[in-house]
Amino acid sequence: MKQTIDQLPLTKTIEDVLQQLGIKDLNPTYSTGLVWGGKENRNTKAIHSPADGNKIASVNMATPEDYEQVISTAQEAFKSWRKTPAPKRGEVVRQIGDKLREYKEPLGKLVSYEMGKILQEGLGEVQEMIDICDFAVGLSRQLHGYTMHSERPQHRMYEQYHPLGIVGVISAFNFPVAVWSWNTMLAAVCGDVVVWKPSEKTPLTALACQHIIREVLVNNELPEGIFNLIIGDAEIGSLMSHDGRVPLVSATGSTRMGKKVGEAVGARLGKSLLELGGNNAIILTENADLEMALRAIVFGAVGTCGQRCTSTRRLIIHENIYEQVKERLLKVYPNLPIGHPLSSTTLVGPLIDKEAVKAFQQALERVQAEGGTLLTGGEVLEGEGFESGNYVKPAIVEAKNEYETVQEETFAPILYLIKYSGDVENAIELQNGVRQGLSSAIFSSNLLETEAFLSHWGSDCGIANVNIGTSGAEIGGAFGGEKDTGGGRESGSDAWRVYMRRQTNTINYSRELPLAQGIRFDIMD
Ligand code: UN1
Repeated sequence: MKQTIDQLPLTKTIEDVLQQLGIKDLNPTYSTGLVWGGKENRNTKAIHSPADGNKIASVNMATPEDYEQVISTAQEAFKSWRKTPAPKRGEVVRQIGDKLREYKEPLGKLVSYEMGKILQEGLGEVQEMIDICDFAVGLSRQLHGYTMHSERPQHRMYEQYHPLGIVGVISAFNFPVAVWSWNTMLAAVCGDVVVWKPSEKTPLTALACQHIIREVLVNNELPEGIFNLIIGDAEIGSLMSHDGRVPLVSATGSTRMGKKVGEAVGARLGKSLLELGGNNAIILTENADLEMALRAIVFGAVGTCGQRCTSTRRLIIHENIYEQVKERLLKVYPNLPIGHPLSSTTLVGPLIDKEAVKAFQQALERVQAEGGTLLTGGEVLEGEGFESGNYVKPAIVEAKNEYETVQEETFAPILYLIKYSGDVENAIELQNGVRQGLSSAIFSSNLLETEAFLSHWGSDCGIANVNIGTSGAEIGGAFGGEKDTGGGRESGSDAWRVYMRRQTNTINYSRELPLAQGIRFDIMD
């Protein structure tokens, strides 16, 4: 299916979109507190759109010296930002939310064009940023700790939360801006300053956000070093992970990358917040509403071209409905509209790059060698509209849970069909039988099954949904997972606590000095 740019819902060309976002100079030079990638003509990286392969820009990669400068700028900004009352910090975040509303369309388009997700999802990503801003504004008046009763007379105890300092944010290409905003907006109301290292694959959306935020800082006469951006390679991420001046590093990406970050941060006893790989399953019991389930499965498996941490990778189906589900899926898959992500009719955009295409093909080869059966898809699309070489046909494979390929997270649209028999506990065992523990779901209208899935012997994931797919979480809940997913929690609920340091205070308002635990310690004088 060919779609030309004329058919696209673009009111402006991508150049105009960049202009609208304030990105006029694509090779910007160093600017304090707003490092876009170092000085000119140094280690330049070209950025190509996965949609059409066109070069969008080239960006200068930062050096270790740039990193040093960003850190000292951030340290300086922290001194005043931490003294700004939290609700005032919330007011700044409120203004950022307003700006994001203003720029939702061009930013959503840029996300879509630079990363390859369809426009609906690009706009959804910006909406997720707006939502977290709103959440953080409310939170700025609720950063509260507990008070407790002291065992000693006329003593008072309570806990308070203080800003941490510099929060390092390492984000992934697949949610180039939303995951950064989850971290940054919470960190900002908590009184922290942020140094952001975006994915090397999506620096332009990061630049756009930095422009948007900068406007707010300038309007409020605040130091630009509150929000910092550094575009660089893995070396910059490594510097950050080893840097004792960065008390918290929040990293999103593969388990392999997260282990490196976790080890480096752990070795210096810093805090890390890791949101790593998932291998998410949907369980379909005999009591599933298949109409509902089908939509959730397809969105979960092929949405974002299978490149969400929460993408549905495994479908665990009761044997009595297995053939029916397979048949229904095989009707839908061959007709999925694959094409330019900015076209309103497209549901499946491209993979991020050639390496991702290769990983997709290799996983399909390996799983077949292990005994899996490829039922549909797997081709790399060629011809008009597909010149970038990043478009693939989403695949469905009949497989067994224990296959090594099924145990791994392949960041591509491959859905493994796995059969189970007997009761729901067998399905839960399969669902839990992988190294990762991010998201999980069950489709059933039987209370005994759904409650078993949610019980403490049920799903072992950070996210467990009933009659909803694995992807597309709201920002209000804590987001993250167990096991190889890294254990971190971002976004809603009380995830803010990790961005602050906790202090217990005991105050004596008597004229005695009783010791806790009734200890007597009388000194002679
Ligand atoms: C990710 O893939 O890293 O729940 C984040 C979801 C989105 C966030 C995904 N709200 O699918």
